[in-house]
Amino acid sequence: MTVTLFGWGRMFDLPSPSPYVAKADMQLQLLEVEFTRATADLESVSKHKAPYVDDAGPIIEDSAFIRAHFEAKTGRDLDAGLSPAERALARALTGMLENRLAQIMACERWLIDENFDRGPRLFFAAVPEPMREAVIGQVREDFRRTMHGAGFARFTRDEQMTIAAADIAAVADLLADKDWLFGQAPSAVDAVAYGVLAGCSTRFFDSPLADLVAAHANLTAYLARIEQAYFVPDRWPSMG
Ligand SMILES: N[C@@H](CCC(=O)N[C@@H](CS)C(=O)NCC(=O)O)C(=O)O
Repeated sequence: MTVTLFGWGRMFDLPSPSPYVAKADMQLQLLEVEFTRATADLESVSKHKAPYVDDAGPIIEDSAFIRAHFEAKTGRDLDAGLSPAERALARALTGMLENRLAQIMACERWLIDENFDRGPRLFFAAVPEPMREAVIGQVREDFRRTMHGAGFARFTRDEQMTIAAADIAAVADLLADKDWLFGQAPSAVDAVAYGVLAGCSTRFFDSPLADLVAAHANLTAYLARIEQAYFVPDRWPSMG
């Protein structure tokens, strides 16, 4: 029975525009789950977010629950090689990357006009022309309010970049000269780090985030290695 991962494929010079879709894709590969990839239909699922998986019946939403579902199903543990302290560190790192750095990255894409026009605006191509600008305006305003409520949009861009620089440097320091964040083999957090840091590193957008990643040669090499191993060739349906 086929497992299908729903998300989005190559956009913004990245395997996926979404760090969470890239993460789920890589983690399913690490778990050696056979799966196909299809473009998400956010209206069809309860959380209205991607990634989600159709496991030949049950729909699993959210990348963390996708991981848990397939670890249980395959009897494998993506963090099998980690000590309890390393597991704790991996969890903290996941929170830092997804709940802070990825939010700053989203502000760069959605709140900086020229980046929005180059990138996220494309998501609205299917909205009928007469109402498109109004829909875009509303969605961007909702996003701005959410980010203001969460606190991120209250920082100046310089303040956001100060936080991002420290988060990125923390990952670079932990990686040091190793192949993977926790040594000889990939673990779950490598997929998290790939999704968020690749998203920061793209030159598709005009963002200081790309230079912050490029300042760490070990991170650049790590991201290139992961892209080559898990995202070439591209197996997502074309994003047109
Ligand atoms: N916690 C979720 C986050 C997923 C998420 O935020 N996905 C974004 C794309 S990066 C999304 O679907 N956004 C659509 C929307 O908010 O309308 C996960 O880990 O899967």
